[in-house]
Amino acid sequence: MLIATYGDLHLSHEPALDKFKGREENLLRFDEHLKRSHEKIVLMGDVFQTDYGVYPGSRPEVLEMILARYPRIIRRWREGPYRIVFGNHDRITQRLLGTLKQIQIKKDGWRLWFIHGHQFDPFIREKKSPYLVTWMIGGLRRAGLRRLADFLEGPFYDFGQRLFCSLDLAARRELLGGKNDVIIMGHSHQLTCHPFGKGLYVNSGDCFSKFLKYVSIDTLARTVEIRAFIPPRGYEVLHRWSGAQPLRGPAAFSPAWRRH
Ligand SMILES: [Mn+2]
Repeated sequence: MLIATYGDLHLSHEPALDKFKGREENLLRFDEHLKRSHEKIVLMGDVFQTDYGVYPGSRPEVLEMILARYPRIIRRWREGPYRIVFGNHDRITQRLLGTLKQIQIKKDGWRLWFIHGHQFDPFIREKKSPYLVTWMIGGLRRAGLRRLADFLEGPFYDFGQRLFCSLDLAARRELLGGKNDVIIMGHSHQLTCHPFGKGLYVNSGDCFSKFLKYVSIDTLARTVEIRAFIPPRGYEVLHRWSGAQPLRGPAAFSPAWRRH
């Protein structure tokens, strides 16, 4: 089975708050490309930034406004080959859109586990207090302090993620435990493809309009590719991992470069 996965788009209800910063047409083209080449598509959570509203928390009225800004792509996501897991910024979608905490797929003898990953982040887990922080950062954005907000949610947050490596450690623990062969997460915004023992930890990174990227999984060939979408219908392979053949090049992938 061919499975595509991507996430952490952080679509927002107002252009000034929107990290995706793109037109819906870009997502429609991306969707067409993925549907042509894959049988199943998993969205990895934090697709919607539902906690930048007037009140703290993952809010239904904010989700409604986001659905109104991106109606066509959201209609497509709710049907066909799509499955959606929720993240810490769009928990409300579990109740309102039926998104899932996790997805387990067993195909061709390969066991895959998809989960957003905030469950392993010591600062977030199931706590409600991070919503206050996010809400205040939303306030900074609304006050025109975009650069400060970008810094706090970008390099500052990334530094914490790298320092604690909490998702990597959780993936390592799970993979060495032997219950899954591939663990796919989002949340950290760090595009990653890292083998632990016989297993593989993949992080789909973020997905903003300037650089639409996805993970392509082939359960039969047992390969995982990190790809950059080249509109209208092409792609570039940034990294390839194969469980069936000896590895070429560096085993782990964690790009130092970022295109946005
Ligand atoms: Mn997250």
